Amino acid sequence: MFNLLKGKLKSFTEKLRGKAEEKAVLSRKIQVEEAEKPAESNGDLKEVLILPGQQTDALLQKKPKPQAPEELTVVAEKPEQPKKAIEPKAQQLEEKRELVARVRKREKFKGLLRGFVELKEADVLELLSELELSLLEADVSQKTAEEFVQRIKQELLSKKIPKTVDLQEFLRGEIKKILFELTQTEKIDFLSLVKDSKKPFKVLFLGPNGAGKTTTIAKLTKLLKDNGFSSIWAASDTFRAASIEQLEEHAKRLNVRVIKHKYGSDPAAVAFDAVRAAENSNIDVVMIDTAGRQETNRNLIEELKKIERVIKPDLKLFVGEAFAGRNLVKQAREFDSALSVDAFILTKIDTDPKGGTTLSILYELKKPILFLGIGQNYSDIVPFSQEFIIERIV
Ligand SMILES: Nc1nc2c(ncn2[C@@H]2O[C@H](COP(=O)(O)OP(=O)(O)OP(=O)(O)O)[C@@H](O)[C@H]2O)c(=O)[nH]1
Ligand SMILES: [Mg+2]
Repeated sequence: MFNLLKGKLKSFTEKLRGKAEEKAVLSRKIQVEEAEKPAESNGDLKEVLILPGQQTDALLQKKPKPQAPEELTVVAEKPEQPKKAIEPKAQQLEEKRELVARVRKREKFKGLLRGFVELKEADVLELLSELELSLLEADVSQKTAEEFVQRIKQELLSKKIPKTVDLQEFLRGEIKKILFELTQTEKIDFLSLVKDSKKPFKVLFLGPNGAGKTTTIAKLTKLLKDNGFSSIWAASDTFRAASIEQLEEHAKRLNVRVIKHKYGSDPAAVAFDAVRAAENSNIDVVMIDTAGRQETNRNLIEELKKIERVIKPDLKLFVGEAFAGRNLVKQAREFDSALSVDAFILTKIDTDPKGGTTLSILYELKKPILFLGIGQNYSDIVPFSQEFIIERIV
């Protein structure tokens, strides 16, 4: 009997050691991936002529685009309706890790008598370890993943679980509920905000280079147009070569007016003129396109601050790549501390298997994510849903 118990204990300990090794390998892999990333540009993209539809894998930096059937150069002529949601792929759901609690026989027996089961730390060790791996694999930052797991552990150990429920189902549901609560932020309904605000509604787009700011402006303009709101654009990226032409190309397709000055001119002056033009023409929304900024580039950050002082935007949106992982959280934090971001839009979620970075952003920055960019068409933008991301991971 004693030998049997000893054997069981040994195999359980070995299993846990295996998980710890798996986690260490995963952490090392994340670190290696971060280290292998090309050095961040200083924002000087003078040699890079990005016109809509051009391949920009160099800018995407990490994963290649999986598909580009209808890039923004070949936008469908027929009016497209904004997509309502994206469905998790069946394959992604199947790939979820098993989250199982190992309740001891004695506790099960006690549970029968008392009508509920109380979990002890040993019962959930394996489950928590699997959960942490799921979070890390989904690109949730290590710090956030560890804090989530700690909170979930506290909550699970304090629960009296009715003996009538399916334990594993119950635990999965509880974990989802806790993750949902931990990532709650203020909610912003973009269209209602525009509708209820004084005209013109001024939106300033911020973010690192190549993140998708200009494309997102085009997507949101289409969304606004479909909902009866007019827009005007400020070509305040006077820094990157071909940025104004890129904006004008989108503007032509969407029939939007662009206010522009020469390359090298003051971005704040362009934004100011765009606001004036909107006031004179009774336009609902001013979208201010800015150059890709690396947070370390103080001059450029100062330029953005000047735009902010001059036009006092109603909404400051940080646009970042969903797959940028830990880097994204760092960039977002730095932009936020310099410019106090109101909300986020994360792009290229179509190139990311799970989108866990969104949870790190919500938890660490405590500000809402308004939309997700899910591709290269104008209608490839969907309202953000916490449930959708959590459902993909747990
Ligand atoms: N797959 C995918 N590609 C996207 C998405 N959003 C933008 N892109 C692509 O990303 C590339 C860069 O987008 P831009 O809009 O030019 O990025 P930006 O932030 O304005 O870049 P800079 O002006 O250089 O700072 C383009 O090829 C876009 O088509 C998305 O949601 N999914
Ligand atoms: Mg741009």
